[in-house]
Amino acid sequence: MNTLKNLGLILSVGLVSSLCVTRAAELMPESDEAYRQRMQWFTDAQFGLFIHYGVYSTLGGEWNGQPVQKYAEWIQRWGQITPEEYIPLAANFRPDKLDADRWVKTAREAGMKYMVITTKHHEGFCLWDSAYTEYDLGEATGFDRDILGELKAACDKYGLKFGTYYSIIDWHHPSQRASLVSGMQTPMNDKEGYVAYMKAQLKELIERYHPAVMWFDGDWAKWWTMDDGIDLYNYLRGLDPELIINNRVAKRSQFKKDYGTPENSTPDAALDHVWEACWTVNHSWGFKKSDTRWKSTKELIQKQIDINTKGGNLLLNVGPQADGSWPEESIQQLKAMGAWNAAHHEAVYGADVVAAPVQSWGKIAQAKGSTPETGELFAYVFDWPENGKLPMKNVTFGKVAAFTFENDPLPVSTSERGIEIDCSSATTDPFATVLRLKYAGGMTPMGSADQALEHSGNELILQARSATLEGQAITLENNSHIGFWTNPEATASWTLDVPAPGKYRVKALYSCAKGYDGSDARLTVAGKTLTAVVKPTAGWRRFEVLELGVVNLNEVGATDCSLGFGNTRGKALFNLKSLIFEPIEP
Ligand code: FHN
Repeated sequence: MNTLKNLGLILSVGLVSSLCVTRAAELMPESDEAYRQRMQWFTDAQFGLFIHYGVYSTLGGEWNGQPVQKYAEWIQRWGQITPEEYIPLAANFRPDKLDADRWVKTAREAGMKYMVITTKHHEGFCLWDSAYTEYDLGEATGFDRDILGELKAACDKYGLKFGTYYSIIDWHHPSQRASLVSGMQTPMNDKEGYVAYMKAQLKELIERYHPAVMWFDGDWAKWWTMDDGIDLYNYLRGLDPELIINNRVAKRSQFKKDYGTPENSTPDAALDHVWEACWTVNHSWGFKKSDTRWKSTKELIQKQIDINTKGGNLLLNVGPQADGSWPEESIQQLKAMGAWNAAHHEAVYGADVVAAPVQSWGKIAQAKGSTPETGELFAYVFDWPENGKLPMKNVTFGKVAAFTFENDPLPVSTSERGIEIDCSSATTDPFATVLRLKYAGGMTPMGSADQALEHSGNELILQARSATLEGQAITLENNSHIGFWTNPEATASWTLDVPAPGKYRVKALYSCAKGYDGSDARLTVAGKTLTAVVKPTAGWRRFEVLELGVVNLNEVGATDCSLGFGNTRGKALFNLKSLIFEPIEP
């Protein structure tokens, strides 16, 4: 594993240990080497399957015949469904068509190395016959198969690791049940009793199904603390020392062990700790009939490359229908990703992070076993240069031994701007083309302007290239930043997927040459407005951070976000690379 990942592991352990030194609950001791070995399969995995499956799947995002907004697994909230109406729906949950062998074989053929399934989401329904509740697959449905056991057996058969998702928030449990789910928080009238319930259920899951990963969620509950999370972490590691636990067992914005979990967002650069980004194949996590926002194969493959070349895993979500069948679109998406991953096996599973992975045309990574003196670089080309020449930025070489495409050499020219590869003879892959560069005599990656930003991994990043641009005189340049923003009516807008409620500090990664500055940048998000005066940076090519302010985002899921001119004083607004929403503790 490459030095950066090792450094990340050591830093994260050190960081977490220091975080916990001052706390009542002490994180159980573990050496860096023991942590590294325990995480090895995970950091090698690159790609996993996320499954959201529960009673909510029976509704498909609709209530009283009408589609309900936002995530389908949140339908109790957005459909304003009472417990009396919702709880009996469990009787309709019958995974008759759940073919565990087919689910896991599909995941393996996609190139996935592990899966995580929602064994209990916020609704509180348990996908196994638990001794501690009747709101489960055993009693509430009369369905008499052990689907978690079947999935675990299929994972063992096909060589995938089996993981279980468990929500800290539980709308059904008496300690938290309300007449209506009316927001992100739940009441808590018996914390001790509920923690004992959680520990008993988690012990059931570990003893029956031996999950390799325990994936927590709902850590934003105000009654749940870092100490509670560290205590639960220690308890679970005591039950299974090899178990990997995600950082939402405690408080995701403070805790980095065992790994960070950005959601529907990919950090701008590699992080100093192990991490996995979870994304959906469309928009809703749970099955939603009306959700046809299927991500293209190109978007999914490039997303996986973007995440992997920054040292993370992609956990890609499918929302099965109530009967256990998958939407055909999901099957086709995973099939296409599997074909690409299989055709580029070394570039996917044999690559390690380079400190400056982002290029204007795509990403770079280095082959495992490479050293700064000699090795091989993978170039993943997303945007093919018009002149067929690929500039390699933020990385210098002692001697470029050979740049090849499928073993055919490609001409390389070097100048003060770095090296440029003539790729005109290469055949482009419609999703991403992989070139290989053998080097000797040294390879030195350099940080880029974007890395001036501190990356915790919890930031929500809205990239320029994912914006919807409206109005004249505003363009996306080099697929990297919004520019020529001179029309005061022109706007850039996004859909922000909020993973957890709370306060967020909003920043813009921007540039603005002197003489063009002075206007207000105005951001509207979740119905609130932030403005900041644009100050000059060292030029259009020098990007810096503009603080826009702090905003409360109180609802999980899709939130509209729009950026444009406030008071117009300068000749332009600015060039924008990205908007960053950084969660801050209450
Ligand atoms: O509220 C959940 C949501 O339903 C979904 O499970 C995602 C997936 O990680 N997590 C929470 C929102 O951040």
